[in-house]
Amino acid sequence: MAKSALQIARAAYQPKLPKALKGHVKAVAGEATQSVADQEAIRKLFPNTYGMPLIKFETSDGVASSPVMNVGVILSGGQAPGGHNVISGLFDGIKKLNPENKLYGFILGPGGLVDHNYMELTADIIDEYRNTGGFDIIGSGRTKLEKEDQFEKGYEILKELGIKALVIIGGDDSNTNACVLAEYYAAKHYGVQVIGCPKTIDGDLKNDMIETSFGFDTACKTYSEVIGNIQRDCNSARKYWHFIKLMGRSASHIALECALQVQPNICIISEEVEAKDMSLDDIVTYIAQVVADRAAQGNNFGTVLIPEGLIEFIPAMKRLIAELNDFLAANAEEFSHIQKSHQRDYIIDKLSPANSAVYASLPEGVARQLTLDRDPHGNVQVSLIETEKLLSEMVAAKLAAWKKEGKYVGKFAAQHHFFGYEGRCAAPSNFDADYCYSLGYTAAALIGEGKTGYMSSVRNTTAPAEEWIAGGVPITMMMNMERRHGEMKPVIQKALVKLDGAPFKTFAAQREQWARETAYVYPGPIQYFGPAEVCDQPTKTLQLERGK
Ligand code: FBP
Repeated sequence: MAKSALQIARAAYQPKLPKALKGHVKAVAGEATQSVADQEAIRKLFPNTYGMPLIKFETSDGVASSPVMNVGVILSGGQAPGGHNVISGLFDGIKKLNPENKLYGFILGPGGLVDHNYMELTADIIDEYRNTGGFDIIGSGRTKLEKEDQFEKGYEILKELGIKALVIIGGDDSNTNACVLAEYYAAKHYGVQVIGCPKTIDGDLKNDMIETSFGFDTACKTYSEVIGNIQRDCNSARKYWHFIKLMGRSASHIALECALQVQPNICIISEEVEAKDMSLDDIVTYIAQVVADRAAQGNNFGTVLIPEGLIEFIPAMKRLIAELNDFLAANAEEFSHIQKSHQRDYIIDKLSPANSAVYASLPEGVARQLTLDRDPHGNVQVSLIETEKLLSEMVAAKLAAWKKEGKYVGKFAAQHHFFGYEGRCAAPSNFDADYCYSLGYTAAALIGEGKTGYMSSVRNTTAPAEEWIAGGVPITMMMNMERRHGEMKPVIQKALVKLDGAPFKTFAAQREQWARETAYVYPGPIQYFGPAEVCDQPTKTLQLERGK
């Protein structure tokens, strides 16, 4: 396989590990834990894995011998930079436990476990993928592991391969499923441990014990590099407004982090839109006003960052989507027979009056996108909705009206961008390379200690890697009950942007200035070699959250 010079140099990079993981480790158990809410309901659903203590690893003098055991690994959901390092850390960790241990990868996500599609990950294969981006070593998928027959099918192959522990690398939904699987195998006394690892570029799988999900760092730095480049172009030509949509299904962490890195003229934060009960028109008016104010100073250019999930946070749109979800689920067959050209009128006719009016007010393309297929978890595929175009079209219309009223003098020309896939498989930054390797290594240590239903946790991540704290957090600790598909289910609580948190407050304190002035910052590309202040900085979000 041909390789770039950077790939070759990067292959030799040795990820940094927390001091405690370097030699022999011992697990120190902390206090018993509780779920974040709905304690009684969660305890009942997870009698074998509820209330377990937090685990912290410390160095130990003793050399514990560990019996031979095979381990399985699954990559679940959207790609995130660093997944290969979780696997290489896990590989090195289980080989340290016992060199005879073998690692098996299930192909294309959780479906590989159910369909018995797997491969052994040997040292040669692992070495090819160290410090690389992507999930291509075994592929990923979005099959939901939730039914008993899937667990049983999975157990068949685990038993056949002598796999005593399974590591599921995924987001909140996949780790919820990991916990359900851990509980099921524990209840059945199958002797299979299940460990989760926190992955998602979206950054919404985090809490007191999980400081960040992996991939967020690299993805945000990649997007910020390109947004910075656009801002320099924008500031050079001075003729375009750039509407930039950023991935992140629900939470606006990515948009907020990029805003903190590049200082755009405008960044919309979905959580604020919801909290202030803003309508689509409120958002459009806000953007148009900034455009008009800048135009009054002769600046007919600027940048607008838009989080991918915005549409679902506008209360009126949220109500519309909720009714559409139920309606389309109940009438899928009938809807599929309606001619494309009649679908819009059909929906307008079927919805309740308020939602019908909102739907009818949407541009044709957006209305169509809202009726497209849902993902396997029942989510609207927000990445397919062109919010950046929707907003710029509506801003253009508002400015045209203001021009007639004499409230706006200027030129408005828009460019549109969507950044998502550009960052999900980027070569992991040093932070993600180190963090992921440590997460994988920690997962191996949890396996060595016989733990199940834990998520691998590496904390104190704004300090140098040497001082990071490795351990495990019971997944049940992160759970609450939420309504999913009309039923109350135990799920890991999603972390949205906190409006009273330091990252948002820092942004909010400066955004008026950024709107008026051209205060762009150009972060440049991720650096892998060089001084630590250039190469090893964590995200601004993490630093602000940790009080740095
Ligand atoms: P995960 O939650 O599985 O990590 O996926 C994150 C994500 O990148 C979202 O930001 C985005 O909305 C979604 O995946 C897109 O997924 P797909 O490429 O499968 O349509």
